[in-house]
Amino acid sequence: MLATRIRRWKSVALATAAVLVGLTAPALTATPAAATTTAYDSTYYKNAVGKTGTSLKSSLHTIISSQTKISYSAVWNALKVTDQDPNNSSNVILLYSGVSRSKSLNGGDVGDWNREHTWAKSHGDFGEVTGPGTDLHHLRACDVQVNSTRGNLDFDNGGSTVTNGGGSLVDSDSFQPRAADRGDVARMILYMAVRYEGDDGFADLEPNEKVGNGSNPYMGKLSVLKAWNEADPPSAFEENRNQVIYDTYQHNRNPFIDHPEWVEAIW
Ligand SMILES: [Ca+2]
Ligand SMILES: [Ca+2]
Repeated sequence: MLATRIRRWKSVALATAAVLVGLTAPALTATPAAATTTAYDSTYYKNAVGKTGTSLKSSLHTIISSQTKISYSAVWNALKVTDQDPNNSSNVILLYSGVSRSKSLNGGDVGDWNREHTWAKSHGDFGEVTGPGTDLHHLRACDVQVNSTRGNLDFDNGGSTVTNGGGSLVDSDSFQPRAADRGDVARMILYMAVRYEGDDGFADLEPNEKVGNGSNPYMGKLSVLKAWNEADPPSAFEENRNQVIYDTYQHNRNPFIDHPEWVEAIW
């Protein structure tokens, strides 16, 4: 069952209506994206709602750290469910390219899809042992060659066209997903930053303003990821994915899919 989520435009409309009937004064300065409400606010997120900054990040860390973990080998079959093409149950949708490909073509050869670590596993060197390296919230089905092109690059705007990349761009130090995947990538990266705080034997993952982070536990560029979160709000595919991970596999949620405005509230 999908979370009931009142989208941003509706919150804005309600706020505007309140202004029109004189209930609230119009804001005179720029404000972050209007708050969303979800079916989980009074339950799953009850200790986070209303907070901002480090207080919000800390509360969310506690909430989402309660999870079931799966092995790297189990990720294959999980992705066949989480990343299923809503229009063809035999296929998965591939990150970055948007291609729909047979679930049975998982593997390592040209034309196969494999397991992309959106937060590159070398950034913090967490590998494929059970933990951040197997966390479904940032693992996605991806074309083998496109995955290789992305490699461990940081995210930024610009570059030249990625072959069969759906409009994604790459240069020597960064990768830009196709437009429809930019917000997804931002929310996956920032989930990882909140989930992994260095208290469970793995590195404290954090976004920063750099590219070329190498094996440091950082991922850039934060300002670009924030812009992508705004430009590409959560889609039905992304919301369903979050729900399937919550219901079936890990029993934790990506807060930034439920509340994209929490990106600005923290960063
Ligand atoms: Ca999207
Ligand atoms: Ca962190």
